[in-house]
Amino acid sequence: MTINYKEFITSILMAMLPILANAQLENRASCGPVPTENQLRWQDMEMYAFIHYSLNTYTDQEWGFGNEDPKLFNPSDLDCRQWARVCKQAGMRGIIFTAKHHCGFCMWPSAYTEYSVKNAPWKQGKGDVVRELAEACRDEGLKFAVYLSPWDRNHPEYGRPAYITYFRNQLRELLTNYGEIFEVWFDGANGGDGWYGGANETRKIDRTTYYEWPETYRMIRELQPQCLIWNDGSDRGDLRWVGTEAGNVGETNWSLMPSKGDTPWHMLHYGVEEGDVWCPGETNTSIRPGWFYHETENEHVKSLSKLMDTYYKSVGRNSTLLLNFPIAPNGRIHPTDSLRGIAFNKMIQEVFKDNLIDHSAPQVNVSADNGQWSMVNIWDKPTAFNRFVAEEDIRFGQRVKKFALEADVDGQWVPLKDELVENGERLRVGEQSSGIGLTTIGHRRIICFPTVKASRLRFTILDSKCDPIIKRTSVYLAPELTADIPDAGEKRSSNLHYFFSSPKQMVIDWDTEQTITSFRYLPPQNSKEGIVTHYTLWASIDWAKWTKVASGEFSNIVNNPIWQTIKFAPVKAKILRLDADRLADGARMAFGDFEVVTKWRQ
Ligand code: FUL
Repeated sequence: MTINYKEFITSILMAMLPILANAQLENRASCGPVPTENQLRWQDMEMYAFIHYSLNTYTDQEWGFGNEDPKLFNPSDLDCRQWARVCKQAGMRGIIFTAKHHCGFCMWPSAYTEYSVKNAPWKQGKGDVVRELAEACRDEGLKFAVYLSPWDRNHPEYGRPAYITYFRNQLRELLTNYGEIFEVWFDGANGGDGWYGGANETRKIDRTTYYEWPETYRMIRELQPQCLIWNDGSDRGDLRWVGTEAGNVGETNWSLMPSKGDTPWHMLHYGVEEGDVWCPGETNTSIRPGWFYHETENEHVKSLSKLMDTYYKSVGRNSTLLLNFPIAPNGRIHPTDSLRGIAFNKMIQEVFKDNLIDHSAPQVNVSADNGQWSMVNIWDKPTAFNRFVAEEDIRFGQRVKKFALEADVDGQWVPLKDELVENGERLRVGEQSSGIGLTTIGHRRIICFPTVKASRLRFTILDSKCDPIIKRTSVYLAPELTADIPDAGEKRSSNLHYFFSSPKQMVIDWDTEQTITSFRYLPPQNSKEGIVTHYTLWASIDWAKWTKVASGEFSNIVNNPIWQTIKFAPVKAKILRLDADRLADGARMAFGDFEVVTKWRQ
């Protein structure tokens, strides 16, 4: 496209005079879809917390089956104010709470079911976690939101029309009794099987039609007009999932989606340049491997450098960060998680405290050859920096497709590359990143690169849908962080022999008898193919007689492919056999890693 450089120059210069800028910008034409007021407000929140807490906290599970006993819910020290204080100090602007997870247990005393806190010993059944948290958030100046799982493994009518009425009744309770709700989260997970009032069976639904979302959306808009709808189902909400729970959105990230049709992974992860609706990505991840609290993960709370990496790959890529803090069985956020969260916020403040652009002189250039314009910042003396931030005024749409960044080091223009771009990450379907040029800006784009000492920095827009409107640019010198604890740091070595006796059966054997206390499985990390979702584990000492040690489900293993631990009473065995009862995809089981924990190592 031809770029109207006068417009660009005015935008950049006006960024220094925001009042004048606003007056003139209001008159500009938009460029494709633009955000609603609700979406604009939401995008400015940048970071907010998820809180996962339910019966799973007491059963050490990620997904409850729906038959867990409400009597298990009896925290000694439940303190929603502690949650809100921690989240606030961690820089979170709001909290989304699992009012109901897939197990169906309601954390508020819903009038429509007995499966709730009203039948728990906590506060003699008079408690309401949703209320306590909503109030704590208000007192701390945080926004409040709810996660209401559409899949309900407890409800007898799940899968039939009556459940939809139940679901809407519950949603109405949450939207009318707890003040302003900034977002509703409708998770799309559905493993099929569940307790379902004792039927104990698998129920399949058509997620494109079963929930009748348009009607539910109408109700939400009426009851809470400022509320954003997050939905990874077929009916487009206001916000989209980014296709992974690992904590990153694509380096190219359009806030646009097609208004209709399926949303394959690449659309969720990168957005769709030609999309006809504004549907920005929200990046959700947990501060620990799992969403719910597990004592075994106390040593695996994400490190500061991992959290900063997540920040750059979410907020720094035109997304927001929804960071989960699980609640421990005592009813509080664990001290390791809270300290790490607070350190995370301190580090963000530290990185962005001194905008070096304020100490430079800006100069706008237009190339006589191709009309490409660029902005050069000049310092009196070589200055060290390693972060560049650009922001578009998204009220007028997302415009910039491609840009370049160069630093003048000792009189030579050196291109600066985004050091956080994953290998082989695609710009569009089928297109390989050339490594030259950087893609999309949106609300905020942060480019991280190794520290350079330069006297000039050149920011060039290489391609844009319409005249770019850059609201702000900034430059920082972030402190170096020490290397991270590796993500797969959970592996311990083991001395064993294994083979596959069939495509869905893995056998592990030892020379001598072992006392085994748990089995750990890491699914393949880059593909759904071969991931075991349901298993049975057998033990034997003579290859003839087999004892069933455990069977069950690795819940949420596809979206969050982390280590899974099967714990059991110590069993003596010379051979273990893992049967893959169900696979996520494909016909042959696979693993990223596995280990067996034997008694002497405990
Ligand atoms: C997933 C759910 O299945 C997990 O349990 C968790 O709630 C996560 C945020 O979304 O898909």
